[in-house]
Amino acid sequence: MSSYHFTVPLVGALAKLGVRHACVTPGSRSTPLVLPIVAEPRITDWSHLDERSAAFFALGLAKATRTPVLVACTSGTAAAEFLPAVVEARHGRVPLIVVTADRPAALRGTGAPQTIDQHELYGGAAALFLDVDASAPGDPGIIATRLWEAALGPVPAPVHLNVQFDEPLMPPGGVLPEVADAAVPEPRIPVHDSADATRLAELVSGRRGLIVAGPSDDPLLPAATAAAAEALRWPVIADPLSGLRAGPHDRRRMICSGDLLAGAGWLDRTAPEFVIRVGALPTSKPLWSWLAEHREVPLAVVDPVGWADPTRRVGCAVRAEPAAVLRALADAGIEPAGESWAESWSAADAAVRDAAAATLGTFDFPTEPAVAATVGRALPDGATLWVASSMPVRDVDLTFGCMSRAVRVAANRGANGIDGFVSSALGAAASGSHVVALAGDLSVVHDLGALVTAARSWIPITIVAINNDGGGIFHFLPQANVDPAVFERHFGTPHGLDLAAAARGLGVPSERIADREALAEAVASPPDGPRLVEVVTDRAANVAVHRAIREAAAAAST
Ligand SMILES: Cc1ncc(C[n+]2csc(CCOP(=O)(O)OP(=O)(O)O)c2C)c(N)n1
Ligand SMILES: [Mg+2]
Repeated sequence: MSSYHFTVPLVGALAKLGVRHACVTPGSRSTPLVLPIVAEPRITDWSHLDERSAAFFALGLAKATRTPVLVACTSGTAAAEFLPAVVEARHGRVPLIVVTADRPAALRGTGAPQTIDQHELYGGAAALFLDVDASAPGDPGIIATRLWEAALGPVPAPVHLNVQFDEPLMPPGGVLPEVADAAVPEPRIPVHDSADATRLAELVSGRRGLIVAGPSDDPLLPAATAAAAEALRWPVIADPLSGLRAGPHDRRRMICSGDLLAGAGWLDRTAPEFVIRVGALPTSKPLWSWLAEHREVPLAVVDPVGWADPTRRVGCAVRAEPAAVLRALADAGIEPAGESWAESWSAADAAVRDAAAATLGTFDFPTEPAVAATVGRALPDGATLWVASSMPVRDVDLTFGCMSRAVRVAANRGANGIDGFVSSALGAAASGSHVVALAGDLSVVHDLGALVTAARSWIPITIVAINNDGGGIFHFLPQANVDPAVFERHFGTPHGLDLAAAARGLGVPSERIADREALAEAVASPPDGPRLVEVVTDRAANVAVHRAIREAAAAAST
């Protein structure tokens, strides 16, 4: 029996379960994985040069399609390159099936070439680890099903299959063996336990409360949250990554300026009597800091697993799917808050947003929030805005208002890294959707190699790179007060790169834009290939813009 008697049915079983994309990187040891992937008609094979980028690409594709994506590599440091994306996938709850080729276990620790200890290489970041000897592997259908199931839930996660391959690495006679399909069980039916909703309904009845919807990829959340908010007559602070700001659901009770309102002391003045939190921790630090500090306000966090409360002040942890719990709350016949409660929030939201927009309008284009605002406004129905950590996600929080167009906003915020950003956005674009990536310059520089893949595979994507020549966020942090030379060298980290020229050098058409209309036009429709649009801004000027917006918002909220 060759290794292919295991890998051919394994790949077939994964395809049968629903895997549609695989990211593949070059190497010799991984050949028994690659050839069956290439031969499997249900799976599209994406070729990458760099494993780190390949894994982030797979993550973006998995997040966009909400389906496990396969990523495979050869042995040694190649496997180690997957780690950052595996960590992000674990924290960001993205289903990834990572398959690493290995040498036979007997060679471990002997100094054999390209042989490292790949056993549990990703530690606790992988929700499941299986180590299989391809010459005596066990049932490929069961292995595929275990990987698929563990990648999907109870919450999505990365899983790791390590496969030891002995030589020969090519199939016997150069052709893949004809192998019977491996049996896989019927797809499972998700079960949502919403029994806890009854208890929660008692707690919130008659209270003037607030729903805080943090980052989430659950497509059922917007309508369920809207229904609960309507039944309770509660406002919903909608994180830009919650999916609640844009789409056809009822958006009447959505508050998009939670960050500015929290920063302006509005939460102190209105004093909510109960908070229900769903999704990950909100992007807005003023908002989650307020929640952390106000222990007198009862807080319920709804999450199926784990401990989704880094502030460690949750009063009630509801172990269930948020969408199911919110639906149950909507149907529980709860005594709602008085209508004036939600109305006061909507009025404050409108006032603060108007004041912020008016203030932003007094600055010459391009400022960083104005770039985010222009992109957000210009995106058509069905587009995805893939937004980078650091200031871009904060500027989207600040400027992305409620809209009926179904625009998905997504980010790698599980572990808040700036790495792998272009790769992930590219992976999302590989799913076929119109993706606009809003990036900081350092996140582009960190992942320049992804532009090689963009050009090689000619994936349509528009990358808007806000080039403030370094890490703009550090100007807002206490580190801004260190010695200016030390600040620039170790926090500001200017590089002086012309990103449009760099992109062109890597094969990606690009241009510099300094004009609002040209930027709007660049993101309004999908391009026919990859392109990078660079907008040059200034880090110090950006601080003044944000300060002016916050001051105007604070004045408008009183
Ligand atoms: C992998 C990784 N390295 C370092 C950091 C720390 N970090 C956070 S923001 C930031 C600067 C990002 O700069 P840029 O992408 O240009 O965005 P800007 O701050 O200018 O908006 C850095 C280095 C991180 N989050 N992730
Ligand atoms: Mg920057």
